[in-house]
Amino acid sequence: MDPGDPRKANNERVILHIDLDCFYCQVEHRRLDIPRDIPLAVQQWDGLIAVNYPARARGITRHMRAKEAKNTCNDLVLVHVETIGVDEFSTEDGGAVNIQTLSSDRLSKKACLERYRLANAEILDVLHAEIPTCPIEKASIDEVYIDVTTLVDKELSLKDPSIDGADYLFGWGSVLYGEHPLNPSSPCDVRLSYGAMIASRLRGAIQTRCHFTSSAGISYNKLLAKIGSAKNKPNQQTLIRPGVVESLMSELPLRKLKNFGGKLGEELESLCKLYINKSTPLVVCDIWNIPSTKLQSKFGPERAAWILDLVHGLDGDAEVVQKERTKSMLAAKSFAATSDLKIISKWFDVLASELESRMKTDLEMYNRRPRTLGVSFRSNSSSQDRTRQSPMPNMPGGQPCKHTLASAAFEIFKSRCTSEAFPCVRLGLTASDFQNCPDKKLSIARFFPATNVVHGASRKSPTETGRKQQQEQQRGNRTPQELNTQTHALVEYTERKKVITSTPSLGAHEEVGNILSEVDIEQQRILLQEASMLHRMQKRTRDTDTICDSSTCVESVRKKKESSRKKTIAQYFS
Ligand code: TTP
Ligand code: CA
Ligand code: CA
Repeated sequence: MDPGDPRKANNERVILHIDLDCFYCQVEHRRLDIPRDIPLAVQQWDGLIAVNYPARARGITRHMRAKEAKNTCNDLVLVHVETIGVDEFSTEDGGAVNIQTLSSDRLSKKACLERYRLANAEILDVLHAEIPTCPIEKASIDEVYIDVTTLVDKELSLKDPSIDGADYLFGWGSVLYGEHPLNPSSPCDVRLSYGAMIASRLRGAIQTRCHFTSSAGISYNKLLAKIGSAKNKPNQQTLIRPGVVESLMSELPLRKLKNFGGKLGEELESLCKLYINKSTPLVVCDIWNIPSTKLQSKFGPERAAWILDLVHGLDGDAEVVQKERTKSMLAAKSFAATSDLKIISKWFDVLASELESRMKTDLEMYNRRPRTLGVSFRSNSSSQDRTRQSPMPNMPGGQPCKHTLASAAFEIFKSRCTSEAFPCVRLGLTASDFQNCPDKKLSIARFFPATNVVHGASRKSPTETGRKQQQEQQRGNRTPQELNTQTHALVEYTERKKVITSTPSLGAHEEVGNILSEVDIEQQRILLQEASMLHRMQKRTRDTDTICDSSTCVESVRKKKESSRKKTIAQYFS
């Protein structure tokens, strides 16, 4: 960086960026129990959208055609994303696929990414359970930013003063970007090294509890943390400290910097080429060769200053905004141009099936319902979707079913869209404007952290359990009656199923803890779902005092879970 440059970074924060490695592939490895060293790719129709690292080593890349990939690596396992058909909802379960059938499938089916969204929610659960006080921003289906500044401050304040500061630096499986070692007398370096410690703890928890590896970047702003997480993939983390930005930007391909992937990147590349002549691909710091007057005349003074900030590794200290619930849900499909209302109606059936399923999951996870239904369409003479909105049709006491959604959407389309939509090449259904439902009774599953949620994310995965449990514990809004009834339902249910033999010498509260720690994780998941269902149906009531003091009981379960979690994290580092 130009030494005279007045830009100064605020390096007092500690920001993490965690990105899952070959995310869709890992979800499929786990779901289908395929060993991780087998080359595997996930395809959508004929193209690959995710490639695992063993397959990358064999020359397979994203966007390769499936057939070409098979020719390149004949033992490659190809898994197709879940699809929803015209006539039925979601029966295609993935697995090795017959490539020949796919082009015709595309005409009658749409891809559905729900299983990856649910896996993402599991990861968020784990993170919230580990660091309940830190803001976590979901940045995409497989990445988050986390501001751990306050946690670092707290952990630093607990540091043993008799130990030399240098002992705290590193040793946490991180890669330090740049040539200079960390400096124990630099407060920023010390803070970042604590951030690295927290990052590896979180990655360890994700691996232990969800069986996914991830990579992380640790720095003092979001921009640099994101660059860091991509630096040493897979399954590593990279610390970016002040003073290395110039070298970082001189390696980073121009189009890889956040915001430079699209049209802006294209324009900057063209400008760069006017001022430098190089045979190697352009990198971010090549932008420094563009005179600032030229940048200003092209983009205006404000945008030019923003671009230069980014190039210098500054992002205006963009905040990590707690964000994970979508504001709207979209199910959409592109198809060959048509003006046939029968075909349009069929696609609304498919889109409504997907939207219904997602609305149900969202209701379970966040206890909220959308109030607006949107229909979007695109005609083949346009490059943009247009949208018409209407109040969400409501069924008494619940959400609209797929048939109601489909017919409401079709009515909107017929009455308000046809004049502009034909010939139509794309349709979408949107649910938005979410409103929280009145508090419902808590299900028993919500008393247990996200360790219960593993293997094969099901549509009804209780992904939000850990987080909600924590929030509710913090709010302290569970009544003793609720605790008793829920604990009771679980004890009774496990007894009835005889999943394990309980130890008579144990107190009832220990027994519950015992049940949960001894039953294998898949059984726990099924058990908790079923017990929760039982509880919801409220078919069983008994005098709860005969079982145990329920708050002691739940606390005991929580402590046992906590201690086993600590153990597994410790194993990860040993
Ligand atoms: P990425 O994080 O970009 O990639 P990745 O997780 O597969 O691999 P890496 O280890 O390099 O991070 O995307 C996350 C998921 O999003 C990816 O698994 C599949 C999906 N995806 C698409 O469907 N289409 C795309 O063009 C991209 C980039 C991703
Ligand atoms: Ca990723
Ligand atoms: Ca990503």
